[in-house]
Amino acid sequence: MSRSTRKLHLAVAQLGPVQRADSRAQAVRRLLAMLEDAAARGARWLTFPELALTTFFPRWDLEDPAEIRGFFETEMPGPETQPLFDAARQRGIGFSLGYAELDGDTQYNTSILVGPDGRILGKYRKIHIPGDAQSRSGAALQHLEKKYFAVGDLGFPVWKTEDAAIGMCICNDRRWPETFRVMGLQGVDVVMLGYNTPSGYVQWNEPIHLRMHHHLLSLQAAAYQNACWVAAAAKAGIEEDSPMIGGSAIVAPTGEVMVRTFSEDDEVINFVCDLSVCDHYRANIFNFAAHRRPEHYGLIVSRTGAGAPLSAG
Ligand code: CDV
Repeated sequence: MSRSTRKLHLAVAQLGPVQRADSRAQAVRRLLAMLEDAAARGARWLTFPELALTTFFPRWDLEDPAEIRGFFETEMPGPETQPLFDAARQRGIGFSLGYAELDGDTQYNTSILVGPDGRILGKYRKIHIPGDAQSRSGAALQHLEKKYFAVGDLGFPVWKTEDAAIGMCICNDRRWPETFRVMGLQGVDVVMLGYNTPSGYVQWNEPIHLRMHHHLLSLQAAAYQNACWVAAAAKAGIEEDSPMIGGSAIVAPTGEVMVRTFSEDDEVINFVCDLSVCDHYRANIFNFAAHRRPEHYGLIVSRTGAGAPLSAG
């Protein structure tokens, strides 16, 4: 490949477990320490995890509305999160941050994009909400995101910042190719993704090594097929007896994992990304305008499930 380069320094802040008793202020202090670390390494944009301010509460079937509301943010920034915005501005580093959002009476699993000037550029609300709306009797594990979160209503926007075209998605969204293709069709250079992936899952029982395999497989395929970088941040480790995978990573448009976390605790990784690799793939194998055939893709938007089997004749 001979080409000019377009460099962007990305970082990912993996967060170790956040327990139920931990306060917002404690979580923000840990995020701030990692933001300072990333800035000291020279990073320009930083990904924080999904629901980074609290423990992953959808593992519980909570009934008390006041207790549930306690996990949600009604303003962003609020008094406890303002220091992150101040630090971003002072250090000239942008970030994405996942949190539970209360908008009127509607609850969303949300991520915001904050520019290196400390101002909010945009918001994404998780679309592929996994799990159940009601707890399963007798199940050792619960995953009740459908109980707590409405389906996001903002689509998959891409923000054309002065550094790059940046999009966001959240956790389970990464398993769905549509997520990335919609952003790929907007010329996304970098997708910032936060996740909380339990090592076991209520809806099926698969060998534990497959959790990491499917995580990386999804990131690598998405980055390659959409000619973009993916910067993915876990909340990892054992939270309230529930183990969650790490594997935070920065993945290139080649599909290669360029850097990956070692631990399941607070850990920063960084990589100087060449965005011209995106241009190269977009001009060649994934030149969408030249090679896509949307006239044959109608089922993707007209059907959710597999539907009736196709006729053999
Ligand atoms: N927080 C998540 O969206 N977790 C899902 C699990 C439940 C499958 C994930 O895709 O990792």
